[in-house]
Amino acid sequence: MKTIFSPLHAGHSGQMELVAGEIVPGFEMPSRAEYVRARVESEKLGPILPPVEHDLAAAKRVHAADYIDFLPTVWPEWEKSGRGGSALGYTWPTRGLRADVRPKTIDALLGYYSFDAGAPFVKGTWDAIKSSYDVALTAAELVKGGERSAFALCRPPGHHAGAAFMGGYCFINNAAVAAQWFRDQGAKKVSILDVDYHHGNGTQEIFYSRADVQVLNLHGDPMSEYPFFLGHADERGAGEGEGFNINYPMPPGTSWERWSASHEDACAKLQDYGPDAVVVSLGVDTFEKDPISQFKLKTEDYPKIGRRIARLGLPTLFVMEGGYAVEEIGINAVGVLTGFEEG
Ligand code: OKP
Ligand code: ZN
Repeated sequence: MKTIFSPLHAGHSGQMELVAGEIVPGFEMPSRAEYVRARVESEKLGPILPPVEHDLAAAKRVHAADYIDFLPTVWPEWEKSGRGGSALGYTWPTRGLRADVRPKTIDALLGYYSFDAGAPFVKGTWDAIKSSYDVALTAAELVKGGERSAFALCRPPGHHAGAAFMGGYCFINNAAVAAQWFRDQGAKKVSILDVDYHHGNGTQEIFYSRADVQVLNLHGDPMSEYPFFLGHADERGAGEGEGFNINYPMPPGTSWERWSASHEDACAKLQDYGPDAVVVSLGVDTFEKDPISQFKLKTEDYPKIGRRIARLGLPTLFVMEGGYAVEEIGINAVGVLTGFEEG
């Protein structure tokens, strides 16, 4: 399997985040992608290739154009206003406030285009976002070109980013962009299988009213887990999309036995749906030693995930999402991929 990777991710570094009332160094750090890249090499998964640059048209197929146009302006505007640190909003248009009027200043716009304070910008952030997007599209092109699978080693991740908002370390929804791109290239139906520990609220929002992209999500129950406000089992899609969004919230402490039963059910529903391509939102923060998550998957479980996905027998694009136990992130992510190749 070929991997697409860009070193430009590394400019998105030194972010801080708000956890339990304290500002701490961000968990979403550059070494994550470097550990995965190193493991791809040491396991000889296949060649590692740079992305091809794309314009932003494919991003605007799933995101609002004004949101995408805003992203490259954030850091220049932040600097112009004389700030250092990370560019971050602090006021959000929640219930009772107006989201229909676009404000003007950078502080206001950062809040307007986000749902939490989890997506900070530093100087190299836009170039990293753009490279992550290019990585996803370049890997999608390999699959469209006939490869059985490809690995988009994206950083920053994407599945919390919605049509017009960032949050949860995510800016452009790389998996959603790739799924829409497959549709625009002639795929009649596409499935997105999100195995990251956190609910992919952005992906769900983007495709919620659509029957042509099935979204299956396995994650920590939002009653007690981030992103808290989406991801319940009764969210099944709306209108034409009814029945094409399927959530599997699971409790803290979930281990392989329960997780794999949900995964089995998701794979059966995916197979019934009969897509032309599968996009896997590959997070490995389900790992027992993940510092911000509550599931109990073990290193030996990840190849089993890949083998099950392989049994679907469908063209498959793996898109990197979360995983914060940096020492093991490469072992576990590449474990899924080598499991897929054996399967
Ligand atoms: C992104 B992805 C830690 C705060 C949680 C947000 C987590 C975003 C996860 N207690 N911050 O889904 O891996
Ligand atoms: Zn996650």
